[in-house]
Amino acid sequence: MNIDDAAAYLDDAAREVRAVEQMSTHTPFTVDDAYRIQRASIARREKRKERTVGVKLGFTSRAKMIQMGVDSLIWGWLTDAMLEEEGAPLDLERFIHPRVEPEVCFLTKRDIDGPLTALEARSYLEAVAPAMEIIDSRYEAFKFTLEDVIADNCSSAGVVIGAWSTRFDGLRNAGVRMRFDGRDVQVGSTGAILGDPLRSIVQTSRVVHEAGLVLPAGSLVMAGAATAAQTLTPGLHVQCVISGLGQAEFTTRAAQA
Ligand code: OOG
Ligand code: MG
Repeated sequence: MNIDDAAAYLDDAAREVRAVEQMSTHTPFTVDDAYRIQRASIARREKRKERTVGVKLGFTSRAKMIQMGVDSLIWGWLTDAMLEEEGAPLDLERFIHPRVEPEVCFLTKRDIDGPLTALEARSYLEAVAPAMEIIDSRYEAFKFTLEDVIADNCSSAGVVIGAWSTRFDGLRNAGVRMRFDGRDVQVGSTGAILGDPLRSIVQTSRVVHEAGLVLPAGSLVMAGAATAAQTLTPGLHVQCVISGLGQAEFTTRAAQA
């Protein structure tokens, strides 16, 4: 597996909004290689002046593991180009086969430069917000192995973040509803995310440390979806409501006539 070729394969697919064959079908590769490919694909984005703004975790809930058939925690990078304006219309033509999932997003206030305990995690945080992630696997039919999805930066494509709050207390088991045009399409609890979404900070501190990196203060951390993801279609009003925390919303642009 040539790391740079693999990174170019996935980066080109994303830029050209084109689904590609799973890489592992032809060339098996390791999880370590997958993270090298991910890092190289982010380096390509950085060359185009995109900036990393934080990290995302994946498969932190059973609902997601079951939906995608992958059962290990994964992580990837968020860049400024993935930040969607909350409440604004989203143009689906930028994506291959986008899905949306309800999440919790944290904003850090101190550098995370080593593994943290659950007790320590809270003091590294500035704020928390209801959020949604738009995922858009670059692989055909949204099908992948663990290694494939890691290499593809964990399907990252967009992030919509609601109003920031400092209410961390009720987070452990807050109701989560994702609504399309006012109708519930996914219902769950923040407790589905690692038992407590704050644990995503513990996990983030570990994986970033293992990668030999420091996550700078002011970074975003997407904790992972609380429920399965839902396919986006044109002309929708999409809303994520988290009890006691607030909501995030956006619309998808209507199909061209
Ligand atoms: C991989 C990304 C998983 C999450 O929140 O669990 C993820 C995928 O499902 O395509 O973002
Ligand atoms: Mg996600």
